[in-house]
Amino acid sequence: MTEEHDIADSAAEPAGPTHSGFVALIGPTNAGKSTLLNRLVGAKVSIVSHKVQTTRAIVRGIATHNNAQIVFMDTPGIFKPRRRLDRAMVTSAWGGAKDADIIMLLIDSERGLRGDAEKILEGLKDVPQRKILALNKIDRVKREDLLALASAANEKIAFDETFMISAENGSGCDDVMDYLAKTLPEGPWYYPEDQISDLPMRQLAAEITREKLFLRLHQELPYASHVETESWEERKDGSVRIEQVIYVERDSQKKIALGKNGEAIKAISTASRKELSQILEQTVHLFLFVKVRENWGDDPERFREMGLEFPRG
Ligand SMILES: Nc1nc2c(ncn2[C@@H]2O[C@H](COP(=O)(O)OP(=O)(O)OP(=O)(O)O)[C@@H](O)[C@H]2O)c(=O)[nH]1
Ligand SMILES: [Mg+2]
Repeated sequence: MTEEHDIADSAAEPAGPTHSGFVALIGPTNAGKSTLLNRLVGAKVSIVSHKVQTTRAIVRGIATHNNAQIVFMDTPGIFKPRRRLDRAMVTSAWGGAKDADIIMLLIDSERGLRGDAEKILEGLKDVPQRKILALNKIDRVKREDLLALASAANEKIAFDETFMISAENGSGCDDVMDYLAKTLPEGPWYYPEDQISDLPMRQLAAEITREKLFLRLHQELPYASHVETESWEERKDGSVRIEQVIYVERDSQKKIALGKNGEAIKAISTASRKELSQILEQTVHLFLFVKVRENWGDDPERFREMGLEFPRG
């Protein structure tokens, strides 16, 4: 074997034993779970907004660090559910926790343990897996408040480890990766080493448009809407033509989604197309249609599209 060959081989398969496993990111809505997933994977895999309840189903993001492949599961925030969709989201989050080797509870340090965080800590007591705590958004709080929060949370549950991080600027994130890579079980990697997500491109594209919609539209509209990719056509000139439908529940919502002279839909479309072009590294022609579907929030087919179980009753 030539020397060149040796080098190529060692690059593909890390020397020594490999580690791998699933880490569920759970926490209250808006804690920064999706921001952290993207940060740790090093690419946009899951959408982010300043609004609550952005993530609706589990998104897997795959990272490698040292000899480990770490499969992060971004989950919907846990909150008190009202609608059928809410219930499905919260059930899916707890389901993600059950499937994980390690559960990482993410808390917004500024909000602390108020409200949902307190209830999640209660719920976690019955979950047998190893748990770690990450206090996020440390760029926003004083060090002494952080220490108080860390000990208050650890009084409720003995976390294996507590990290203080900023998903936004990356501080503390290397420590998290070092810890996970070291402590996940020994075993073969689950995914090819260059794969970063398990989300089909059509679905990621729908999510990107939904993110722009969350950023642009307000009040109940983001929650009353749902995006699906209807068609995807690769063209001979190297560009792609994508058609998507934004479902809303009422005619009045359709008017808001379109905006005066179509301004809202145009802005959403432009923002989404720009980001999709970047991700796909090709020219994107994006066509958005707004359709009223009164009961999409009670339609099992829509839940299946989103990767959610349909809660009966
Ligand atoms: N200042 C600051 N803001 C952050 C940090 N991490 C996330 N954010 C912001 O917090 C907001 C919520 O972030 P997301 O990643 O969407 O939160 P999430 O936990 O996935 O929320 P849901 O999917 O709705 O449950 C966004 O506006 C982020 O930019 C951080 O470390 N510092
Ligand atoms: Mg999220």
